[in-house]
This record gives sequence, C-alpha cells and structure tokens, in this order.
Amino acid sequence: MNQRTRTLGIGEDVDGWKTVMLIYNSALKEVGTKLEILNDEFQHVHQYNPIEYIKSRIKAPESIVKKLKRYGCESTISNMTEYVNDIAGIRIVCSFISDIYRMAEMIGRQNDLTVVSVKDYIKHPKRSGYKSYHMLVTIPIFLSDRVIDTKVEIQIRTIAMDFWASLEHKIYYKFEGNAPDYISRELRECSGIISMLDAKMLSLNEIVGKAKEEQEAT
Ligand code: 0O2
Repeated sequence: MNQRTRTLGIGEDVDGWKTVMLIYNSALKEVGTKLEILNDEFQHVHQYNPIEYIKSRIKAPESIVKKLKRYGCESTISNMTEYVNDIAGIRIVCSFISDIYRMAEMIGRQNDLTVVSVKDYIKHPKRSGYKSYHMLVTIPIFLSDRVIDTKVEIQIRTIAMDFWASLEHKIYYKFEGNAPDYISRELRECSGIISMLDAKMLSLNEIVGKAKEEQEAT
C-alpha cells in the first residue's frame, strides 16, 4: 500500500470542515480505545483501575474561532489544524496523583503515539490554581489513501482537580474572565486545599495497601 504520513496543517488538501472533523473524531476513538486497553490490562495484572473515568470532546467551532482570534490568526481550516492543539481533547480522571504519572508513562510508551509536548501543571500550577497534567500527542489516522498524524490533547487529573477545574471554569465564564479578586483568591485557596486532600488520600491509600499486605502475610 502506498501511503504517505504527514501532519495535518497549513497547505493541507483535505476538503473542508467535515473531513477535518471526521479525522479528529477518529483520533479521539483511537486514543480512547488505547486508554481503555491500558486500563483493562492494568486491572488484569494488578487488580486495580488507575482510571476512574474518561471524558472526550471535540472543541466547539465558536471556541476554536475565539482561540484563533486570541492568537491573532484568521479563522481558516489550515490555521485551526496548525495552531489549535486541543480540537480533539481527552480528559482522564484518576483517583490518586500517582495514577496520573503512571498513566502518563504508559501513554508515553505507546509506539504509535508521538508525544509532542508535556505541561505539568501539577508540579507547576497555573496562577489561577489550575492543576492537571497535559500531554499533546499525535496519532496516525489511516484513511483510504493517506495517513494523517492528528493532534489530541490529553489532560490527566485527579477527581479533586477535576472538581476544582469544572467549578473554576463555570465561574470564569460567569464573569467572562474577569472574576473579582476575592473570588480568584478563594479559588487559589481551594486549589491548595485540594492538593492537601490529594496528598492525604494518596498516603491513606498507601497505608491501606501496606496494612492489607501485612494482614495477608500473617
Ligand atoms: P476548554 O473550554 O476546556 O476547551 P492556551 O494557553 O489556551 O493558549 P494551550 O496551549 O492549549 O493554549 O493551553 P493549555 O494550558 O495547555 O491548555 C488549555 C486547556 O487547559 C483549557 O482549554 C482548559 O481545558 C484547561 N485549562 C488551562 N488553564 C485552566 C484554568 O486556569 N482553569 C481551568 N478550569 N481550565 C484550564 P480551553 O481552550 O481554555 O478551554
């Protein structure tokens, strides 16, 4: 089969929006299946699921246009595929921080995925207090006559981080990005509390694991 691999981007000859959406949807399916397999295998080997749940979405056209405007780019299909990295987005929600890094490592080891960049907002939270682990990956999508490397943004976070982010997102939109200072301060404080909770839950989980091992050994 004579297939060429290339990156979807400026100068690309895909005909229009529908084709691009088909490709991004296919990329979501591919990455989603990979994650399910990793989770199932982990359950099989360790009798434990690192993933609590997965959410995926295609970015709304208005949000794509808004982002392009913010970047100072014209709203064209080639600009969108070139500059907007999170058109296809998958969010993996885990119980513990250790699961996040475990998942990231397993994803990084998949030979047919290319990790383009990583942003660790857990070690380096955003000023807002936002915490999450972001991986930008590309996955080859095999069409009938060509192969297109397609970008997917993977966000990995704990349940507590997800709770904080969805609340903050709602507040952000309520105030159109200009929340009063005292609300932003409160949110940063909540982000700190969430980190403490995540750390406490992780150490509790480790204590439970050790206690169980000791119990089984006796
Ligand atoms: P939505 O509605 O979730 O799609 P950017 O910094 O936005 O120019 P980049 O490089 O994609 O571009 O940024 P980043 O930081 O890697 O990821 C952006 C996404 O992370 C956001 O997408 C959010 O989903 C999430 N995110 C980043 N910062 C925050 C934050 O302070 N609060 C919350 N709640 N989420 C955040 P979008 O497109 O902004 O929004």
